[in-house]
Amino acid sequence: MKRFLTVGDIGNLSDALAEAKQVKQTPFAWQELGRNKTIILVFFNSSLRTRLSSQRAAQNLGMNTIVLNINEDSWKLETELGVIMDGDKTEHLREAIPVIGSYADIIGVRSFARFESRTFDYEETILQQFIEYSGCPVISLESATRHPCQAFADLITIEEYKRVARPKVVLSWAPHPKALPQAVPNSFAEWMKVADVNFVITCPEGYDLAPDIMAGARLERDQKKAFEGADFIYAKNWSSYTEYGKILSKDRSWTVDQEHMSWTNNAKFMHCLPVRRGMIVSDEVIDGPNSIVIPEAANRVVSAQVVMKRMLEGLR
Ligand code: AN0
Ligand code: CP
Repeated sequence: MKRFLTVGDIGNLSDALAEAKQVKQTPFAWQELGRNKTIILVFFNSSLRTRLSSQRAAQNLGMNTIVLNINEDSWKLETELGVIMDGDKTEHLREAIPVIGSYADIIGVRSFARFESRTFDYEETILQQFIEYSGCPVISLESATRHPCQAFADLITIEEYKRVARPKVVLSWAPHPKALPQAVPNSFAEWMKVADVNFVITCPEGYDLAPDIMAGARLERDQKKAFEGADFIYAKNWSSYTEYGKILSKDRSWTVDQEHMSWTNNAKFMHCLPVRRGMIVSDEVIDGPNSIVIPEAANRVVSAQVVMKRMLEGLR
């Protein structure tokens, strides 16, 4: 495996789930695989889960980890090509990436959508440069348009908690005070469309995801109808794709509370975290017996470890 960005990079999902189960049961069985290998985790944005779970996954595989927080620990990096660097940026990505690559065997990159240009974000301008110029396998730790480590962990969690062979899984938009990327819902939708689930998206007008993400997914505008018979509610805020990066609604009638959950088939509640209580979800729901947000976050170690294991196997 040379890159991990989209669902296509993982191949067959049943095989990936079987491997995840094995990794979860015997996390230290591949300690030799990572011996004398180094992963560098590059963060352009904040993180709790991704940073810690990636580091833990690498450690389970016997790898060394170096974390670099761009803008805090390193020089400020220029990302635009063809500019005269007379501002506050000291170094260009074109040098920084191959330098990082020369110290690493695998690179993980977190670089969120910037909302300055939809084209810049959706062309994955930053991540693609890491793929092209680092000479290393590259893991997306949430890029401008995808968060595959999260979606894989979500799939593992659904597999563990499902009570029927083909559960109904609902991705529900929920309100938030700040403009958030579409990466998490994009990846979740992309993975659920391939998984063996009955997948439904519900969101207000103006919040449809990119056309290729919506294609093949069922959209139910009425949140109550969408929730009926659901086995899993996956709440998430995202900003508008069409009016790119804009907040069009903060309607708290979309906040997932106990009444919303009463419409479901005793559904489990999921969220990638970090979550804003009272905006995305009520305290009652997230603290209730059907909330699986903590085991979901715990599975981030498992998804990261499967990806790193496959990359290490590809290095041999
Ligand atoms: C980010 C997002 O919505 O993409 C990270 C989620 C994993 N969330 C925030 O910035 C709050
Ligand atoms: N879910 C997730 O990626 O969390 P962090 O932003 O804390 O890494």
